[in-house]
Order: sequence, then C-alpha cells, then structure tokens
Amino acid sequence: MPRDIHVPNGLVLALAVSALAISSVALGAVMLGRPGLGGNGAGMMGGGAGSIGGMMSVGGAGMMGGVSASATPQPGTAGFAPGTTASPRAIRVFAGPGYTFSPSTITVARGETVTFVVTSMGPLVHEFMVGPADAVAANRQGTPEVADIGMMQAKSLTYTFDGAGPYAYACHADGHYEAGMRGTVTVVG
Ligand SMILES: [Cu+2]
Repeated sequence: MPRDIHVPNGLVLALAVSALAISSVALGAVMLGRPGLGGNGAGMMGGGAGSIGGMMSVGGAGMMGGVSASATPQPGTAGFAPGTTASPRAIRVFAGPGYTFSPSTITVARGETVTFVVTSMGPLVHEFMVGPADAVAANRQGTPEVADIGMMQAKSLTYTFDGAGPYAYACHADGHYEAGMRGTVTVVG
C-alpha cells in the first residue's frame, strides 16, 4: 500500500517537473521570439510592445470575429450590407503599438463607403491616409488623411471605394511608412 502510493507520487512529481520545464522553454521561446518578430524597438521596449501587441490582437480579433460571426457578413459573402454615403460601414483600425496597423489588410465591396475609426495604441503620434495605392505610397498632396492621432485617441475618416483599386492606407509620420506602417485594401464585387 505505501509503495503503491509512493510510486505514483514520484511519477506525478516527475511529470509535473517535466511539464514545468517544457512550459518554461516554450514561454522562453515566445518571449525571445516576440522582439524578433516585431522587428522594431529593442530590448525592453520590444518586449513591452510584444505583450501589448499580444493583448491587442486578441482583443481586435475577438471584436472582429464577434462582429463577423454574429451579425455582420463580410464583403463578398451572402447577406453583406455595403456601407453607403448616408450610412457608411465603420471599420476599426488600431495604429500601433510600434509601426503597425491592425488589421493590415481590409476587404471592401466596390463602391461602398467606409468610415475608418483609427485609434493610436501607443505613445507614438500617427497619421492615417487612405486612397489609391500609388497616391498613398507617394504621400501625394490631396489624398484623404487624418493626422496627429495621439495615444488612445480615435479619429475618423470616411472614404468611398468607387474604383477597382488597388487601394492602400499608410501612416506618413516621420519614418513610419519606411518602418512598414501601411496596409492594403482589397476590393471585391
Ligand atoms: Cu505612424
């Protein structure tokens, strides 16, 4: 009887220890991987941005997933209701942390009007420009844009996608576009 108890206990302990070792290795890999994947920021800043980014993408995906799954069919799917000038479709975009937009790709229906609600998620001040991809890439004067989006501030920009594209969005605050702060809009229908 004592031996029966002792042996499983030892096994359980050994399993627990190895499970702990495995999970610390996995955690270590994730923590090491984050700053590398992020590409910008180094050391502690990179780690910080990584963990905020993780939370954010969960929140963002959750929200979008909830919206698309429960109520709102997406462009190109049955039952999709495109935004109109009278009633634009709202799309939330997170600027940052770091030099990223989330999401980095957006799908719209041809001809629809979208109101982008852009929130800056970090201490960097961002801009949001949307329009034809070549104009956005060139930061061309007259391309629709909202600027000076401070931390946790949200600004809106309404745009009608009346062509076949390609369309894009970008932040042209100093150095941000070069660091990769841009996204693409795919037009369907
Ligand atoms: Cu920016």
